[in-house]
Amino acid sequence: MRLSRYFLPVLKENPSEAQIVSHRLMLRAGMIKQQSAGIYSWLPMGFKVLRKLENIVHEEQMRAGHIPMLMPTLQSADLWRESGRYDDYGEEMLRISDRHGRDMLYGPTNEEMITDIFRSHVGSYKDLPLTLYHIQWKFRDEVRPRFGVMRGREFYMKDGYNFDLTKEDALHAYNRHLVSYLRTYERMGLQAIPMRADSGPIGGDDTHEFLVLADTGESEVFYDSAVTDIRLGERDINYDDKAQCQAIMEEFTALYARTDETHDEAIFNAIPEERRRSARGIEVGQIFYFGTKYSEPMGATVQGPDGKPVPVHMGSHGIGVSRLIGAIIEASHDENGIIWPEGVTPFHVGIVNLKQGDAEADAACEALYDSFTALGLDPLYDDRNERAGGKFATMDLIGLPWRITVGPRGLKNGVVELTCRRTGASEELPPEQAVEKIAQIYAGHMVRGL
Ligand code: 5CA
Repeated sequence: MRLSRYFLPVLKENPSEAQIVSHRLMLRAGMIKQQSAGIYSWLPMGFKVLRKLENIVHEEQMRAGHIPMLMPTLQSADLWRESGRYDDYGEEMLRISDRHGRDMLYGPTNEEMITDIFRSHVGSYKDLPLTLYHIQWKFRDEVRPRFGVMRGREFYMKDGYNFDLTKEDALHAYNRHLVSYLRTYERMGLQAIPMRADSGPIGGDDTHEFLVLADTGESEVFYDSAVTDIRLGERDINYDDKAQCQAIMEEFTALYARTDETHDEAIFNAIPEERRRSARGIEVGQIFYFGTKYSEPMGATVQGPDGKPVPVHMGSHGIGVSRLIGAIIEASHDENGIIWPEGVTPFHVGIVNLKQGDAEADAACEALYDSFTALGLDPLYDDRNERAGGKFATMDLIGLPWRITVGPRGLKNGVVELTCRRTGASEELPPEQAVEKIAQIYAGHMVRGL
């Protein structure tokens, strides 16, 4: 993309409505525009990052054997009357009536709808196990929408639902989700710690929230600092291997890590004092096992091996896709702007032309642009007629991990400058070597973008 042809409405001033750094930087970098409280338009660069996160989530869910689909945002109230949640959900649910006076709602989650789909089409235990998921907009009429996309009213969520014959199988689905989530967050450059939590309106006893530690997080958390040393890394995972998924779940949840709702002072105080931490965190996902809470009242049964109908064991599993963008920026920025992890960056590399209009500099930039594009990489070329200082400030603000600076002086010596956004370190090297280096860096981080 050439910046002169793109739509990147960056703001010079700090927007006064933004209280936290991620919200401020998303507005300043021209990623989002608020349309009403907690409801945002995703401008091109914000949309690009959102799609990347979405694609990572799809890749990791499909790797775990989960099946993508799409359900509508608007739901019939009747389904929710069957589960008993139409009245329970309270004012967070946006209720709408259509021209025939039928009660509808903008879905805050989809347990009822997926259970309805399941009961309409699945009849035998032989069709299990089954895990279906979608990534769709949700609406929750939050009392206090704030912090930009972090606590929106309309937000983008991956929600997945498992259907199993037995509790044991459903707990395997729970573990599978836990492992796939760890992998998803690590690919996004994040550490998200599974913590014991409260199930709230979704229900059930077994639930973990995934928290990214950040001072601006809305959740209060308590944990053993040793938990932050564990990484999934590049392990070979067989998602059908119950013992392996169980072992990873235990490894990541054995140490004390809880949100304030389930915090237990006595157990916490038994941790060696130097490892006791209380901090704040951003909840970027949650997994639940709730057994037959929905399948029983809604009649989602299968014929068991003995021919008798049994209600299926279920769980639901969510990732806050739009919130994750805020979480990533909270975890990765400096005073000049965002610092995107390579796995999610909207463009792989920025090209800054120090002397637009200089025939040699222009040609060198075009050649770099073509080389990156031919390699399947996505460069952003700042080809505007602007001062170098302004171009650098924009690149720093929008946070591309790598920048190549091209100017007549360097070109005389056959070199361009390659700068790392995170460390600020620069090196001079011939253009072909810069391309090679960038290609190597991204070899393990290719995610389809827009
Ligand atoms: N049905 C279950 C699992 S699919 C569910 O709805 N879980 S949830 O309530 O925990 O939501 C899943 C994730 O969505 C949360 O972990 C959080 O990351 C994100 N989320 C929830 N509310 C909001 C909100 N108001 N704004 C942005 N993201 C949100």
